[in-house]
Amino acid sequence: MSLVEINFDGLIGPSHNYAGLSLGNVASAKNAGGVSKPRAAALQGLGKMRTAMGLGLTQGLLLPLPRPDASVLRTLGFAGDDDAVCAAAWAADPALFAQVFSASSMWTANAATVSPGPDTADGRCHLTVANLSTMPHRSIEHRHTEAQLRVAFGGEAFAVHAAVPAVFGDEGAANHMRMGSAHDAAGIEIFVYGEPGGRFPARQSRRASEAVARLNQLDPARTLFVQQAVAAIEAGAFHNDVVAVANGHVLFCHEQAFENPADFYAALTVALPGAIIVEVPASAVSLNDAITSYLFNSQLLTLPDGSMALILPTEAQENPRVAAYLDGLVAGNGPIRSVHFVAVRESMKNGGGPACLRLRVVADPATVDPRFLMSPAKADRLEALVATHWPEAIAPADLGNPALWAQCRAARAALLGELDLKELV
Ligand code: SUG
Repeated sequence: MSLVEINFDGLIGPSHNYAGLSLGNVASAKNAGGVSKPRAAALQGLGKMRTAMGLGLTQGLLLPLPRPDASVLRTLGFAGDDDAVCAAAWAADPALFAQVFSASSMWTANAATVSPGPDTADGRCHLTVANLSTMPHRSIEHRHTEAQLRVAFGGEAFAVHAAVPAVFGDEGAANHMRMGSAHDAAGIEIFVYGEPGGRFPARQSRRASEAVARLNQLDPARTLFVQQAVAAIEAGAFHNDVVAVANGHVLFCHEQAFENPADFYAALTVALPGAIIVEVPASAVSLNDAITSYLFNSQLLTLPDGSMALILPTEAQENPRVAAYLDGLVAGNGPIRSVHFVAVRESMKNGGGPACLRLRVVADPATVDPRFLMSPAKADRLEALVATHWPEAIAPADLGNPALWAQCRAARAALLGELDLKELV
């Protein structure tokens, strides 16, 4: 049994659009009302998967959820067949309709919190689905996400838990970091929660984090609960993964990511004596530069040769202060040895960078349903499918067009057929 880190990227769905649904997410607000390009978006996401595979890493994928989700509209009192329900909702409340049309499940860092087998009491890899209850459009994801994770991770090696009750907001792996000497050794799990009361919602509640730690059967001695900086949330870091990322024994974070950084770093160093903290000072990269460039929403990865690399969005390269910082980082003697830039601009415009688009699972790939594992040949097939079925562009007024709903349904049906996953209706 060989445990490796598998990154499961969300394939960007055919309904990808800019509806400005996420209060506190500056990119989502800024691009609200713009014209999206779902086909280009999905191809960009597949391009990122190819970059990771090209680096010798194991790549997985998760599928877009059914959109528009007429079943949610029925629970809100709309009646009739799917088209009738959608038409009535669009006429009555276009903002509500946009919520059931969102392709937000692409950001699979919010699908679940994953605790690999070496960390858990029963030795299984535990996944607790995230309720995403703070944002209405995201709160409707967990039922279908759970169904999908139960297929992908249905084997004995895994335990999938339903989301914790919605009253305690949980955003999954975006507010969770795992560190350790190696992927397949017992690790330290760090849950980063927010305190309410600020200008923007604190999406991750401490109680949810504590519940997930219990469900995932973690050892309290190797589990830390850390408060996200109030200033970071105020500046637009709606998830911790916008200002921090960890891998192995390395934590890469902004100076203003955590409310009490000295306490956290001290506890981390006790729990993991070999920890290296690469803290970026605000004097080099301001919180605003970090949030607009998504420097930290990168994938920090251990390559097959044992070195660490960052996969970053091209926006990080375009910001001169961030680019200068990265030049110094790889020229120095630190643990991060190389940087790779990927163009995921369509997702970035909704606040979703490379790290948002992936869910990390440490597992033996042989224990995962192979239909969710990627290969270059499968990427070829999916690119062809996307080119045929994904809409080229969606403007806000298009959301009410029944032809677009039909195209989105047909695109997903074609995808389920291509991957032989018809059980995921
Ligand atoms: O939840 N954006 C997502 C972005 C999620 C990023 N994920 C991580 N940081 N892990 C969100 O705010 C915007 C959709 C819109 O406005 O149309 C949106 O849902």
